[in-house]
Amino acid sequence: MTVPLPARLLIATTNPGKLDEIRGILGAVPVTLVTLADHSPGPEPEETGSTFAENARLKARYYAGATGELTVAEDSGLEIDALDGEPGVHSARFNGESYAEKFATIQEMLAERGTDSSTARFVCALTLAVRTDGIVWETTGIVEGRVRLPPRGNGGFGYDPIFYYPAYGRTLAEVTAEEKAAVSHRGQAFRALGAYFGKWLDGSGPGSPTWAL
Ligand code: ITT
Repeated sequence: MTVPLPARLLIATTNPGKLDEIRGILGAVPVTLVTLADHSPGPEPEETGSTFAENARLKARYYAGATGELTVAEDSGLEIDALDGEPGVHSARFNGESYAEKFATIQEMLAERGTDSSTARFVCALTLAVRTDGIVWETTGIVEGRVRLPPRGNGGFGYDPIFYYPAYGRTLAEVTAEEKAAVSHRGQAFRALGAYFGKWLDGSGPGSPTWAL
């Protein structure tokens, strides 16, 4: 049995950079987007997972349980090949508060390995959940590029100024929000969510959920 698409979707993130991007990408989806500002879910859950997918599940389940909303959460980060995949799931907390400090650390770590650049990727694991036990759907988006120092550009957020996207010949902080969303890990994952909602609405599956709300 297919259940109707709920009228509201909670975007469960505390990161304003992510929220702006997700709102832009999900603009055409026929649900009312609500945020954590519309709720008081309590303290943020600790991100104890060792993979992006584990952390996305943990956040989606926590906020779905705390709010009763159909909830989407994502966990994302930057994997630098020359640094064995670091900062990875530690991207938000990696060495210090400011991105200037994080970039300086990455530059030092690359220099220790005799280089100033490396292949790298942004990864976004997305989980859609209802209640703490009800994972509805999951996907992952990945964008491949290079980490290059020094940082360039003022757009985007986080590690965008050091993430060079070869097809654009610029970093993701030097392109428009639309250009970033067209290729980004988050753009891919949330467009897939929009397509999933489309199938849910017209009942064409195969992703039509069978759980009861
Ligand atoms: P929530 O858990 O509340 O969503 P957060 O910022 O803590 O917010 P994550 O644990 O998923 O989220 O950490 C993601 C970090 O990865 C983010 O803070 C950035 O440092 C980095 N990151 C992810 N996507 C990025 C992007 O599109 N551009 C630049 N940096 C990005």
